[in-house]
Amino acid sequence: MSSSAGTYPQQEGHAETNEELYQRFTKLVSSWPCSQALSNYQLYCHHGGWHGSLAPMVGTMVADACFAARPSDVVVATLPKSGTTWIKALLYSTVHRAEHPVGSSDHPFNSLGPHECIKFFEYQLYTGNRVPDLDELPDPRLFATHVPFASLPRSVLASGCKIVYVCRDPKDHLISQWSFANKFRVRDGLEPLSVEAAAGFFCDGVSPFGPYWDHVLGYWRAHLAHPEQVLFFRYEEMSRDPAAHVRRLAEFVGCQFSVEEEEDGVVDAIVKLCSFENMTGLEVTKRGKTELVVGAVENSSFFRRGVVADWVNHLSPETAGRIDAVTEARFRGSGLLTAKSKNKGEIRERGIIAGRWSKEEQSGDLAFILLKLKLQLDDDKLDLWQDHLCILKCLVMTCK
Ligand code: PPS
Repeated sequence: MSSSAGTYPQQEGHAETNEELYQRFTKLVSSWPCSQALSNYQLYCHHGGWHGSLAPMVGTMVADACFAARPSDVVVATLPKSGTTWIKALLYSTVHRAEHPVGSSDHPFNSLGPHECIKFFEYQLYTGNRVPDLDELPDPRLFATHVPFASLPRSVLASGCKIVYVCRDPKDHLISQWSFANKFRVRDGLEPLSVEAAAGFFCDGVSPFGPYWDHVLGYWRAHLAHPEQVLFFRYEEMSRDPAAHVRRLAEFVGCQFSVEEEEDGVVDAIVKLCSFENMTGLEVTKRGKTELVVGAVENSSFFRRGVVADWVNHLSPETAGRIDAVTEARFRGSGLLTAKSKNKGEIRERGIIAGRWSKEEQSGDLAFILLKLKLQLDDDKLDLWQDHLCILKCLVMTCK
C-alpha cells in the first residue's frame, strides 16, 4: 500500500499539505484536557466524551477528513481489550478462505499477525503525516478502529458499509486493559497502577476510548437501528459458541459457507485456526511485532489468558459490584442487560455482565448454587459451569 504525498483541500482556494493537516489536528487535540489515568499515555478528552492518546486521536481526525469508504468495506470496531485480535483473525480468515485455505502452508497467519492483516485507521493507516492511497486495495477492504461510533470517519456511515462490533464484560475489559497498560508503564519507568486505582479511573470513564458504557451504547443503538449494517457480538458469546459466530459473520459480510464447505468442516477449521491456543503457538505471535503509531508492539502482548470472567482473580467483590452497578445504571432500558433467545443452534444473547449474580448468589448461598447446577445441568451445562465457577471462586476468595 502506498502513501500519497498529495494534498488535502481544506477549503476552496487553499490546498493543505498532509503535514499541515496533521499539524492542524495535533494542535487542536493538544489543546484539550488530558490525564494519564488508566493508560501509559496521556489521554485527551474530546467534548467531555471519549479519551484517546494524541497520535491516534489525530489519526482519527485525518481519517474522518480523508478516508473514502466503499459500500463493500467492512470495519471492525471494538474497545481495546475486547476481542479485537480474535475478531480480526476470524473475519480475515473467513473472507479470504478461497485464496488462503485454512491449513495452507503459505497462509498469511504464518507470517503476519491479525493486526497486520486488518489495520487500524488511527494506529496504522493515518499516521506519520501520511494519507494512504487505499484505492488499490481489492474488495472487500477490511479495516479496524477503536473509536466510538460518533467518531467513525463520516464516509463510513455515509457509504452504508458493514461494521462488526465486539463488546466484552466491562470487568474483563478492565482487567485486560489494566494488565496491558501496566506492562508498558513498567517498561517506561512508571509505577504500575493498582487494580483499585484502575477501577476508579474506569468507573469515572477515563479509560482508552472510554467511557466504556458510551462506546458500547453507541454501537448497540446503531445495531438496533441498522442491524443489516452493524453486527453486534459479545466476547462471552463468541467463547461459548465460536462456530455459530463465524457462520453469522460470514452471512453478514455476504460470504456464507456452502453446503460443501460445511461438510468439509471449514467453519470448525477457521475456529481452530483463530483459537487462542493456536494463535499463541504461532511463531509470528511468539517473535513478531506490529508497528503502531505508539511504537512497535510485540504480538504476544495481544494475548494474555483469553478467558471469560478472569476478573474474579483480580477484583474484590466490592469493586466488581461497583462496576456492575454503573453498568446496570448506564445500560438499564437499553436491552443490553437482559438474556434473550434460548433456542438450540442459534446464537444466544445473554446479559452483558459475565458471571452475573442472582440475589441468592449474591448472598453467597452455596447450597442454592449447587441445587441450581444439579437441576439445570443438562440444559445449560456450559453457561452454568462458566457462571457458577466464577461465583464459587468469589465465595472462596471472600471466605479466605
Ligand atoms: S487490542 O490491543 O485492542 O487489539 O486487544 P484485544 O485483542 O481487543 O483484546 C485482547 C484480549 O483478547 C484476548 N484474545 C483472545 N481471546 C480469545 N481468542 C483469541 N484468539 C484471542 N486473542 C486475543 C487476549 O488474551 C486479551 O484478553 P485477556 O483477558 O487479557 O487475556
